[in-house]
Amino acid sequence: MESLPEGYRSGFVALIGRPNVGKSTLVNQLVGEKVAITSPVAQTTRNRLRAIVTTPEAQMVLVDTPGIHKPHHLLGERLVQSARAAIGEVDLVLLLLEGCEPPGRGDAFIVELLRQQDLPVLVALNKWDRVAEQQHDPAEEAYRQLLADSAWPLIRCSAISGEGCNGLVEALVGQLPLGPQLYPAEMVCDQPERVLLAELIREQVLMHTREEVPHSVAVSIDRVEEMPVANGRPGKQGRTAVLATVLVERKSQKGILIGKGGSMLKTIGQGARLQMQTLIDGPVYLELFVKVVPDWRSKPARLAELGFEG
Ligand code: GDP
Ligand code: K
Ligand code: MG
Repeated sequence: MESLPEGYRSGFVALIGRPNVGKSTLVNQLVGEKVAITSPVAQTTRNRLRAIVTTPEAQMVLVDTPGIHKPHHLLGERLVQSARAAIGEVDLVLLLLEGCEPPGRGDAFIVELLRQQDLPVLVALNKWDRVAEQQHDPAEEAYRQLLADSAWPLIRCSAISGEGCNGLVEALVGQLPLGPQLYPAEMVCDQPERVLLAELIREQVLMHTREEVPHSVAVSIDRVEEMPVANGRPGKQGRTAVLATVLVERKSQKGILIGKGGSMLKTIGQGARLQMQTLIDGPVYLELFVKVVPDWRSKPARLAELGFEG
């Protein structure tokens, strides 16, 4: 790596906040590319994802965590463990709060958890685009009260519009320790392409299916193959062929995912394929299967296979 300017900073930043506050959306906004899947459904983010933001003065590695919440089953517990573990590995915490809603009990829980750590914390009041002008000061005041005597800086921002995000990056960089560049400047994400591909399929499932399905879905990428232009099977020539399986827990969920005459699976596949083409930057042929694995969320071997750390 080329020599670094004096005073270069680098380090790890954990994004903490309750489900749906906009952590993954903010990661994508700061990185300038889609590396994290987002959706209005809580618990979209299952694995810890590291996204890398490089500026001329600094490099920060954002650790996107599943939202902190009360665990209900084995997968829920792993999500919380993973978020707690992330706090233990970073230089700095970015606490995201939902600026457009009054502080809730979940927020108090997270603030309390962070007070017990000896880490610098920066607070972003996200979704500021949804706060009416005359509500700006009262909304901020409500959150200042929640944070009470902490000296944590507070920044208004919108992960969707990008408003306030430059200031946010500057503030984060200011809190990082001095250190070398850790990753190549052009690298934006530490996950292998396969993981990103699986996440794009899961995103479409979350987007198109009813409440009961999403949390019992996992996706495995079974094969990724470059098909030669000359001798591939019809429809595959010159494309990247992706074979994937969507795992569900119940037969009824399989039915929903496949839909009438396969219509739902077609919609999901079509949406995922378009996103994959953007990621890969070339034509994609996608084949999707649906498989029922009863209770996969409670089976440690299955969880490990799907990449959830034990
Ligand atoms: P996460 O669970 O914290 O990772 O939240 P996501 O990034 O998945 O976002 C949850 C929902 O909030 C999605 O529908 C996003 O589009 C939406 N969202 C995130 N940030 C903003 C924002 O700044 N403004 C608005 N209006 N919506 C946002
Ligand atoms: K979400
Ligand atoms: Mg997320």
